[in-house]
Amino acid sequence: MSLKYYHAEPLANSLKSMVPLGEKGLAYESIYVDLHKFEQHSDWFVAINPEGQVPVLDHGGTIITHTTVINEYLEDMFPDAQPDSGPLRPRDPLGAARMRYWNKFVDEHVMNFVSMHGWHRLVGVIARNIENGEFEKLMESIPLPDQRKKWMTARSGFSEADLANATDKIVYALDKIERQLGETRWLAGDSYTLADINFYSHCGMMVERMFPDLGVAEKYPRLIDWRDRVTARPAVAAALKSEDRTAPGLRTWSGAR
Ligand SMILES: N[C@@H](CCC(=O)N[C@@H](CS)C(=O)NCC(=O)O)C(=O)O
Repeated sequence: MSLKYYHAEPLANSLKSMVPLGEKGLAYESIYVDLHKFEQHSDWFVAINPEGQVPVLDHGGTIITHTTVINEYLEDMFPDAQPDSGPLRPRDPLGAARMRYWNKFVDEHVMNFVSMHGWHRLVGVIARNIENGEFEKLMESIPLPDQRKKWMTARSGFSEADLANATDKIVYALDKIERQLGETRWLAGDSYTLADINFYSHCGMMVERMFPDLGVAEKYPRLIDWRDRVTARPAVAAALKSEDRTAPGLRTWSGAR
């Protein structure tokens, strides 16, 4: 059964499931969805994912959405395809529970808060460049009410209080992860897991660049070392290199190995 992966640039959610595909050496068809052109809300894409969000995994016609779900699905479906470092979800129940704990933490307490800063700075510019009238029409095509609100808030600007709260959440996460990396080599224990991929994709890879005022390099040396170890993985490097904003549209990219 063939695999297709619908995604945007290798960052955040789109990167988060691209890395396990690469780590497992799975060949898949890569289908770029251009968020700058609102392709995620277009009829052809909403027919695939009614929530109008990327990424999406199509496994022989079966559609799987939400990256944490996609990544566990890949573990269950392709348990024998695994990197040399071992399975991306520990095989023992306690190891798997620890991995899920960190996935839950990142999904609930990190992702949206980093995303808010990203939307404030980048998506806000896109949203403000759209003419009145056209913007309202685009909003009507967004299936998820929360996502519609987020686009509207990005256009008017997130409040200082919300942005400050988001920064507090990020600092809390960085402190917590720095402590954890003092105890274990990877987030969920001795092996690299989906939890590392999750935090890296949403925060770890860009935290220094996004938040220069937080003094990340000085305050979080273990996190920097961990980030460099993740970045050095061939599957991660290949996923990051797959970025191709100059040729949006349909393109094919087979697995990293
Ligand atoms: N919980 C979802 C979140 C997906 C999500 O937020 N996707 C973003 C890109 S990172 C998106 O499609 N944004 C476009 C939009 O909302 O218009 C997941 O884990 O896949």
